[in-house]
This record gives sequence, C-alpha cells and structure tokens, in this order.
Amino acid sequence: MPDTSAPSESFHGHSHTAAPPPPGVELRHDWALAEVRAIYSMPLLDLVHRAQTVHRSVFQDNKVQLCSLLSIKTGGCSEDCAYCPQAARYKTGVKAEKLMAVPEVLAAATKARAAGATRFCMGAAWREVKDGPQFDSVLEMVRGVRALGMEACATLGMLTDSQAKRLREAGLDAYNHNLDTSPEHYGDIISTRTYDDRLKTLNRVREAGISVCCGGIIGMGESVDDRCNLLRTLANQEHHPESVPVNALVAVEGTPLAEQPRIETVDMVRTIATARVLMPQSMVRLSAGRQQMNEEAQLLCMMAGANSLFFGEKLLTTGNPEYGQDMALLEKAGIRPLEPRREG
Ligand code: SAM
Ligand code: DTB
Ligand code: SF4
Repeated sequence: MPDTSAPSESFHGHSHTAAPPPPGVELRHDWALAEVRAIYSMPLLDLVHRAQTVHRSVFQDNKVQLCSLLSIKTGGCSEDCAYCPQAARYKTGVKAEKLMAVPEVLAAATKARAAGATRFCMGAAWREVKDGPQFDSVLEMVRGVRALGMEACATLGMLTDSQAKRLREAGLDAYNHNLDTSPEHYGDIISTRTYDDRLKTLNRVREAGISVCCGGIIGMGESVDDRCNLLRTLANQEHHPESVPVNALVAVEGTPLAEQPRIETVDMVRTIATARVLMPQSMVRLSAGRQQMNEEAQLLCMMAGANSLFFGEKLLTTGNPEYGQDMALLEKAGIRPLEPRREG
C-alpha cells in the first residue's frame, strides 16, 4: 500500500500539486448549504461511519500528527475577537508580553521535538505583521525550527504578499489563519477586521506556496447552519486548506463569551466528521478544548476523522491535557504519532 499518511500536505507546501485522491474519494468545491446540513444531521453513528470510511481510504490507520504550540508574543492585542483572552480590551488576567527571543523559542522547539512533536506552531497576538526587527526575528525562528527537522507553522495575523513570500523563503511550511465562524455570524464575534480581510491573507499564503491551516471555533452561540456554512466556506475554496483546526471554545473569564455553555461532545464530533467528509485529504485537528473533554470524547473525535492534536501542557494561554495523560491515551488506544514528512 502506498504511503498515504498525509497526501495533501507536502513538507514544502505547494499542496495543490498533491496526489489525486484515491478511487471513490471525491474532492468537491461546490457544496450547497443543504447538502452540508444533511451530512451534519445524519444519525450520529452513520455520520461517524461515513467519516471513518473516507478517512481510512485516504490516511494511514491509527496515526495522529502531534503539533506543539508556543505563544511567542502574548497578549495586548488590538483586536476585539470576542473569544480571545489576548485582546487588550478584555480584563482576562493575560498580561501583555514582548516578543520572545529567538534562542528561547528554539529551546522550546527542541524540547517539543524531544517529546515527539513533528510540527511546531508559533502564535503571536498581533492584528497584522509589521516589517522590521520583530518580523526579522520571527523569520529567524522559522529557519531555526526547520533546522531542527520539524515542520514550521506560524499564526501572526494578517500578512502582505511580501511578508508571505519572506516567510516562505525562510522555510515556513504552514500558516494558520482561521475564519473562525460563518460569514453570517462573524460580525457578532469580531468587528475590527472583516471576513474578506481573512480570505485575502489566506490567498496570499496560498500564493506564496505555504500550506494553509484554516478552521474555526464552535460553541460561540452559533447555529448549526453557521457551523455548516463555515465548513462549506472552507471546502468551497479553490483548494481545501491542508489543515483544518476545529476548536471548542475555551470560555475565558473577562471575555464577552465567558458565560457560553460548554459545547456538547456530539456537536464537536458532528463538526469534525463533516469536515472530514467535505475535505477528505485535509489534516483535521482536534484543537482547543481538549482539557474540557474526557478521553472517550476525544477518541470519538478521532474516530470521526480528527488526525492531528496539539500536545503539551499549554495551548497559547490556556491549558491543554498533560503530556503523560495524552501519551497514555494514545498508547492504550494503539494510536501512533505520525512521523515528520521531511523531504531531505
Ligand atoms: N492573532 C492571530 C490571529 O488572530 O489570527 C493569531 C493567534 S489567534 C489566538 C489564533 C486562533 O486561536 C484564533 O483564530 C482562534 O480560532 C483561536 N482561539 C483563540 N482564543 C480561543 C479560545 N478562547 N477558544 C478557542 N479557540 C481560540
Ligand atoms: C488554532 O486553531 N487553535 C490554536 C492555534 N490555532 C493557534 C490556538 C488555540 C488557542 C486557545 C486559547 C488560548 O490558549 O489562548
Ligand atoms: Fe488578537 Fe488573534 Fe486574539 Fe483576535 S484572536 S484578539 S487577532 S490574538
């Protein structure tokens, strides 16, 4: 059997030159809302079965990509994203910090690699990237992470064409920039930038030859149609994002969404399974909110097609399951970490 561990995401980006999908797996970019809703609303076990069938025809069984996350610039952000503990305008207890120094970041990446991470994602609480010494440091971090043999990913806010190009030249493999929710619900969550701004940055990332990591958050008071419209928007792009993070809202005190009730497991599973069916070749990442889920819920998400996790005791500013706990879960379920996809 050929190695189909992650056919859509080559180590050097350029995903749209990826191998064609295996027989029986169709890549569509013309989903109607009613079709997505029909998938999302299937009887749960039928839906999970369908997603698992798609999953197994594309990916190696029982493998999960382990990604490590580091906040290289925490807090003090000018944006008003209603979910975010790092927005300066909300009193959340997250203090604004300066950009971390390059050696500190590379020390964290080295530690993450030793723990088994194959992808290192660096996050900055910026509205957009500004050219200058800070961006130069980030480029240095990207080069350093690549030199460690890991996939390098960053999430730094909006980018210009030239910044995307420079990140690519530094070796950046993937860029995370989430649409977060449906176009219809977006205005209730963020007012300081538009959906179209997000799509523009995503196009610049794609144009520069960097893999796109784009997903959203559920549990922000959205309707089922909002969830379906988010997934539809992602799937109807000219190229599916190579990674699709599905976050469950971590409701943080001080943010406008602090009182949102926790999302039910079944909703998380439905969202992940629908993402898997719509975007068969993408890595679907079970992202924020795992600390609030029990082991069975996480395994159900993996059965529904999630094949990537953030591991390490912290996400950006909030908690994540402990390393030992995650390793024990994977071990008892017979799930192995996906090896890095280096090409030399
Ligand atoms: N500032 C950049 C941006 O907004 O693109 C990069 C960092 S931002 C924190 C990355 C993503 O984290 C957001 O797009 C959002 O999807 C996710 N996120 C932030 N706070 C979250 C929360 N409380 N719960 C779940 N996901 C969250
Ligand atoms: C993504 O979709 N989820 C990650 C990553 N991309 C950057 C971030 C989750 C952040 C959760 C809230 C926090 O820890 O601050
Ligand atoms: Fe800033 Fe990103 Fe948080 Fe929005 S999600 S407030 S842009 S750090």
